[in-house]
Amino acid sequence: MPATLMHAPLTCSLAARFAAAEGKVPLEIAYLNLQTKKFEEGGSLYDFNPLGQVSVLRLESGEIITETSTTLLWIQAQSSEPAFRREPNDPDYYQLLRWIVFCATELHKQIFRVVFYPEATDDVKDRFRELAPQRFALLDSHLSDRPYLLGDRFSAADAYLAWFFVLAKNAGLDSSQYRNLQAYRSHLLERPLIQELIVSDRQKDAGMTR
Ligand SMILES: N[C@@H](CCC(=O)N[C@@H](CS)C(=O)NCC(=O)O)C(=O)O
Repeated sequence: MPATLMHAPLTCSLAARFAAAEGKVPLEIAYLNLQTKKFEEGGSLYDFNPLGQVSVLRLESGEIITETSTTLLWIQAQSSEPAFRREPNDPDYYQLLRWIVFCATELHKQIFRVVFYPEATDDVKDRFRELAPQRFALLDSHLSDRPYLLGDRFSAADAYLAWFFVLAKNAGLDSSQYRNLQAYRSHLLERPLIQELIVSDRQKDAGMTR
């Protein structure tokens, strides 16, 4: 039995699905509605994460892993694809950590956390959107001489950033003036496995009752 990813369509657990698809790591998917916290098959997300948040993985052993960053690291460590996996003794591993943490803290929590949450006023959301250009410029410069965050090969960090771009437009964020970043974004979102999962998640999301 593979590990189970607790997944709400189009949320950050989609990054874990991107990583698993690209790294050819089999996962069971337990779909849930993030508004109600209920799984399609019954039961509540709160039973696995008292914060009621994805991403959550249940390993074969029954052990629970929360946090999208940890989930991505676990998935990449299970991959037997040499092009995808980074070993902890590889200097690249720290670049992997660096960019996963960047996505988690500088993009996901710093910007999406506010822009997508109903308690924030429009003014506050705009203030947080203003953080984006500096972060986009940093990524644009980093991607000026490499196709992926870690160099020549797609990694779990790219999976996280790909998810950010799936929702960036809905968040009112426009990165089109950053040429390297824009090319990277298009290339990521056109990867067949990623595209397939986006389409399937959009359908699933549309079909979920709220
Ligand atoms: N610390 C968690 C937070 C993830 C997070 O913010 N997840 C969002 C979906 S993208 C969520 O579950 N939101 C529901 C809620 O906060 O009630 C992580 O890094 O994975």
